[in-house]
Amino acid sequence: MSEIKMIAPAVKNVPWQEKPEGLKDAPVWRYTENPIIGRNPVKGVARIFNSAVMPYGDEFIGVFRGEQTNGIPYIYMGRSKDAIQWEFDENKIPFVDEDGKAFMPVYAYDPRLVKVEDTYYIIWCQDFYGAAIGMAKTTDFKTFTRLENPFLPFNRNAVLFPRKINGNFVMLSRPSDSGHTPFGDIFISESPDLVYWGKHRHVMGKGNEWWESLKIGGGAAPIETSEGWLLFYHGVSGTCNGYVYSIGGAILDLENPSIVKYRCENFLITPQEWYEERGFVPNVCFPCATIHDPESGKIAIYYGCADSYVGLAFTQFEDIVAYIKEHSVVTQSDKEIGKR
Ligand code: BMA
Repeated sequence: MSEIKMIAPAVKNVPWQEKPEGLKDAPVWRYTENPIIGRNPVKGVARIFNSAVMPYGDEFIGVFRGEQTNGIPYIYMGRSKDAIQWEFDENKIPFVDEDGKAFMPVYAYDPRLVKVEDTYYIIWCQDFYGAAIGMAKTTDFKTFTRLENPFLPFNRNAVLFPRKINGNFVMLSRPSDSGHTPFGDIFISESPDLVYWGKHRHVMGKGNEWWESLKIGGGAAPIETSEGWLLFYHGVSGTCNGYVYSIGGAILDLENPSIVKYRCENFLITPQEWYEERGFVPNVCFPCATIHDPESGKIAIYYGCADSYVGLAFTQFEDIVAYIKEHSVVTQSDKEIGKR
């Protein structure tokens, strides 16, 4: 059997805790000190959740969804030496447009942070005559230049791939409505320049299992592996008491990522701890980032908990790939190129 490889820059200090003995068969386990970010984390911000982090030099940097005390979400920068204890800027990220004029979205939430070549991209959800995707770039985390809105409303959960594929930038997104969207499939689009987007393809729809039977959406930026793109995403189920958000895993084809090679029928994490079940919106586990290292195979998953906190969970690269493959069920629409 050939060895499976993760293709990513080395990260020596991935936050980590060994798997507890009692969880032998679980592919993913939670940090025992969760949540890592509590309530009222910075002046004017009631809760931080659904946030994205990544290595930066020998330390870590992140973009955080801060729910202001006035109820309006915005994105705040944070820095950390160990990716567990975070210090946040009190000021919102000061975006400028390409002419250098200040740009302040009406609201901004669920940011992702992805490095492609030498540039860091922040992708989030904002108002553009309804919920849509906002995007900005930075090289120094001091100047943040807002880019063209990639997609028409309504859309959420846009996640950029960490490298170009066949010469183009590639982004997942989840077309939606202007409300709480009781439907939703993951699509993929390409762009040569981050201005014009096209070659839209369907990636995957809701699943057959209860935990992803209503809608799904992209989560952390896909991790490149010799088996394909490892994607942690969210799956949603509707109950008589509201939506339940769980974390799922899939592997997309390397050169043609609209093709789903493997899709795990089991959730990897579903709400069960107090900080996932109890909060501003109960029963939400919402992955937005990973920190991962090809040498040790350590993967730390950052996920929003109950729209109130940030949680951390861990998995081992080879084990999670094996688990997803072992429990894979792919439908015809998963396997298709996704163009009708
Ligand atoms: C979704 C998004 C997420 C949120 C989730 C649960 O529609 O708005 O930010 O975590 O709902 O409230």
